[in-house]
Amino acid sequence: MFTKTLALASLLTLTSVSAQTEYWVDATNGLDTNTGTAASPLKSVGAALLLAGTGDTIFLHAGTYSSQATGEVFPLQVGSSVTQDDLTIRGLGDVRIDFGGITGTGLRVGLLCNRLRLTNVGFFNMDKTDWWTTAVQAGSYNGPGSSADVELDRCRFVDVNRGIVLWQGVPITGWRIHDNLFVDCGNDCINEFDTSSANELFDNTFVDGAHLAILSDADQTVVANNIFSGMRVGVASGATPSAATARVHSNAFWNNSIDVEGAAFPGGTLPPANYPVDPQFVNPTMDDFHLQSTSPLIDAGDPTLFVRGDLDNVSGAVDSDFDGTVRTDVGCYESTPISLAMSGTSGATLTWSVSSSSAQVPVTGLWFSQDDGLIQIPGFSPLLIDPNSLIGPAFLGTAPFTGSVPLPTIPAGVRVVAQAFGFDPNSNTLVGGPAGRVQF
Ligand SMILES: [Ca+2]
Ligand SMILES: [Ca+2]
Repeated sequence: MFTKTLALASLLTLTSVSAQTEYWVDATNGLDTNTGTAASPLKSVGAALLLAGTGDTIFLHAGTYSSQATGEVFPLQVGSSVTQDDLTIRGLGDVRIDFGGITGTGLRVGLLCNRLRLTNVGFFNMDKTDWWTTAVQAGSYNGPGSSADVELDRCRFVDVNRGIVLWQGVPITGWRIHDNLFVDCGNDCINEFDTSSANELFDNTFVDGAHLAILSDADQTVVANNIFSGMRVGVASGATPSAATARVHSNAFWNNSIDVEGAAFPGGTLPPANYPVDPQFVNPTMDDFHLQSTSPLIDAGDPTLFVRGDLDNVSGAVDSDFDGTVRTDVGCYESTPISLAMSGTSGATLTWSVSSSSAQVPVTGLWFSQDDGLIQIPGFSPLLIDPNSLIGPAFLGTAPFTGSVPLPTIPAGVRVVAQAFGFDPNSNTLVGGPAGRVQF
């Protein structure tokens, strides 16, 4: 333990060194006249988007970003006038972009941000009467298309009109829209209007929408591992797509007025490889759409799709039924017996507590790194830490276990990421858990 303690403390002093620029935004303590470093954060998302370039990362501290609070001007623009390929926009904690009831577009994705990742951002509060009003819009009506290979994950769309619109004219391809939550949308949650678009819409949860969850005119898009509940329509196609039997699978449909409709679903029949079952949400009247432990959707997702973290930043696929096979739960939340609490103060200590709610997983562990990343080990849950900045060996202990290390003074901007996991000695399986993050 002593060696590990030294390793952790000394590596932390190296600080995080990155070839790309990081821009920091803090709705509470930032100023748009600041430089945008961690120690001198900006106030508005819009100011960061004006500065960011290719490969950069924008970190948004928890808080509410709006016209009133931070002076945002909508639509926010990404990749519209300056090349911003490989840009990451990452929310930390409860990040809310409050549109203040506007009509029109909230965030526009242009042609110049291929491989954009937009993760852990909440979009709230739009007008629900104007047909065009949309939180995230890519391309334009019969326009030139939009950037490819965008990843949009762990976002919340609450009380917006449309959630995400991918326009037609030029196909929009390679988007991975996953582990997002859509609640109370006034119109469709996801639109995909070009017949040649080819994307993956998976592991999302759509609830209580007034219109369609997904309207896809595309012939190749995959729709899998999603929950559609309380929607007017779950999945609809336009007039031309071929049968969607192979593309629309492993989704749960429950309590919708219509589950599927359109030419891709002959006779309005739900393709067989789906689940017409009650998801068993924990407390839907209080907007808690986690799954109860008895839900038939646990470990029921298609395991071949890309997985990262769920909406809570738990490993997106966990062997939570301990059968030795790692499968994601259907929907945007993943069940795990493992929980993690971690906190740290520069110049004081870093502490953690890992526990297991299952007697079948009596051993828990924790790996540290200095950044967020992804390690995919076949047969195991994904680890949401950066393999290039892994800090020493894991801490292992009988659940629950706690630990701490003394910390030197840590420069602003440095972060410690931890991945909690459990071990089931019966099936000889590592069971994934939540990722934690301390930002200094
Ligand atoms: Ca399993
Ligand atoms: Ca899932």
